[in-house]
Amino acid sequence: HKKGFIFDLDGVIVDTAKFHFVAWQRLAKSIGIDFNHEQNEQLKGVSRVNSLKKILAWGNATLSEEEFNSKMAQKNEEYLALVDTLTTDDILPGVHDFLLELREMGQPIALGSASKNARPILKKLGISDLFDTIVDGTNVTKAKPDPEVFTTAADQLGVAHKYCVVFEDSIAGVQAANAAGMISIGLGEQDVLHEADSVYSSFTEMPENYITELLMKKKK
Ligand code: G16
Ligand code: MG
Repeated sequence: HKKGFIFDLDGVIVDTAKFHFVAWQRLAKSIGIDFNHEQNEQLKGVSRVNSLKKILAWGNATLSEEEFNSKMAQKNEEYLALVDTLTTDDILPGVHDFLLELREMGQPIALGSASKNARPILKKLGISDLFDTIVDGTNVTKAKPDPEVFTTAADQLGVAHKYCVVFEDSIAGVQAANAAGMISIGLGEQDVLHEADSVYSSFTEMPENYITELLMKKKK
């Protein structure tokens, strides 16, 4: 029978996380704040607004509303310049085949991303058509770890939440999937994503016939 397969974008389908890191670090530097890789983990999957709030809190800094908005725009401009270099070759290993296999099996597929830039990124990668529905930062009001992005995606697919599988690279995203009662598959390090039902370093590390296994898997 069918399940709903929901994919995060940044860090799962494409490594735009490195672009976000570069753009946020440049921005932080411009206001005299420095942050490290470990802190960056806390920005993954987190909306643009909340990311800047976190960075300001780390630096004990405040900005006027006007400055805040101009810094966000500046970050996005730098980020989009990096995104513009993306091609099909930037799809993370194993993901394209995984998506094609799901389609062949007639399984419903959704994108569930916090990003407001998700649609143009999928287009650059040439894989927009593989998704039955796309839910991103332009469609939801509550950011991960709130489950809204994933429950909206499931509802649009017409699949019950407990029959959905979410692929996530971020702590906030894994928490969002769990809060939705969905099976959470972490992509990254076990130590970081220990709240996920299973963790793999990449799609290429998943066992043979993993989709069939997932179709039988029940939420813990
Ligand atoms: C992504 C990233 C976050 C980023 C957020 C908003 O989400 O992981 O680091 O801050 O989207 O992105 P934008 O600035 O493009 O709207 P996801 O959920 O795809 O991992
Ligand atoms: Mg992500």
